[in-house]
Amino acid sequence: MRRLLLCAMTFMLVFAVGVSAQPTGSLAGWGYNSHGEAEPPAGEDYTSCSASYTHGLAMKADSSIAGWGWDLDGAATPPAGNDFQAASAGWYFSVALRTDGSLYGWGRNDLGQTNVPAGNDFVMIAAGQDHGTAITTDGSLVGWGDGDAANPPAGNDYTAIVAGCHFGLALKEDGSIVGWGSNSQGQSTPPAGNDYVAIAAGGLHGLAVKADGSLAAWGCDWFGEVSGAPAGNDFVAVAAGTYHSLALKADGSIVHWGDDANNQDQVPAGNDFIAIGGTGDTGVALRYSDVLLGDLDGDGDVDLADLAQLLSNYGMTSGAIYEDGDLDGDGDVDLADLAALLANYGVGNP
Ligand SMILES: [Ca+2]
Ligand SMILES: [Ca+2]
Ligand SMILES: [Ca+2]
Ligand SMILES: [Ca+2]
Repeated sequence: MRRLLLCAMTFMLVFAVGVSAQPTGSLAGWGYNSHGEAEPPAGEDYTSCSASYTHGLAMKADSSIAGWGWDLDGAATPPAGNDFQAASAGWYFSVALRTDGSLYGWGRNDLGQTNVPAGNDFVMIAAGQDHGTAITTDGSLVGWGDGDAANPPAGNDYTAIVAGCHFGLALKEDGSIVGWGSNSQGQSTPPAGNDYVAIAAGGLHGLAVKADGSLAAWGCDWFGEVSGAPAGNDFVAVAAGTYHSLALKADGSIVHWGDDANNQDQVPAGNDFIAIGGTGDTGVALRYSDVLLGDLDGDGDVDLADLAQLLSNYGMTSGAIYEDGDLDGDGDVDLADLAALLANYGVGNP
């Protein structure tokens, strides 16, 4: 019994540390915005972001998923629960990775987009236009959905995947990139080399960051989404839209090139971004928050005073602000906010 209790306490401690160790931040959206695609929810507790042509998804610090944008077929309404570690927005459908390593798909399923494989040995996911791909614990790829994009190559040395419109790209352990699926514009024929560290797949083009911080681009160039790639050695991440491209610089700023017909070039200003996404005409970015999640009184720690402040407003159903304890910014103070505070409890050496 005592051992069991110890195990449980250790698990809770590891869980709490794991949660609070992840940098959190707020979401910024821009570009195509017919159904709120460019209007992600408020809050300071997001840990990752993903956006497609139709909608966006973001992971929260409490391991739940937030969705926004065009909710056709329910794609922008994620399942409830606090047992998710990743979420990826496809076109009209979505895929999530649970903390137990299993997959969950929702939204449109006319082409098998949400027919995710069974099992609980998955570590990474990517949702494209009509297909999805996952990496398993042994480093192999599994695909589902429509067309050749649903049939990734064999091998067990993959470390990252991305999904575009009818094609996919994967990064291998040796730093090389492989592509599969539609190749009408050379989008699934990435350049040779063993020095790539990050990849992105868009409409008909691909992007990569090299180990030296420079960019590589290939495929369709109708709007300069390939040839317009900026020079320099200070890039850390890329996102490929339908006909435009985005890159995150080491200084935390975002740059755009290619198509701007839907305000894709209206990237948010600032140099505090830690992640970018967007495979359609809408962009999303995660802005690092220096707000210590749960520090309601702003004195640099999360302690009993903050907890008391939240509990005094617990159950507030509308109009709550951060100082009231609304950590996820949805206007109320409930269990989700309490969990977020408790995950950081003790941070800042009270
Ligand atoms: Ca405090
Ligand atoms: Ca204090
Ligand atoms: Ca709330
Ligand atoms: Ca709530």
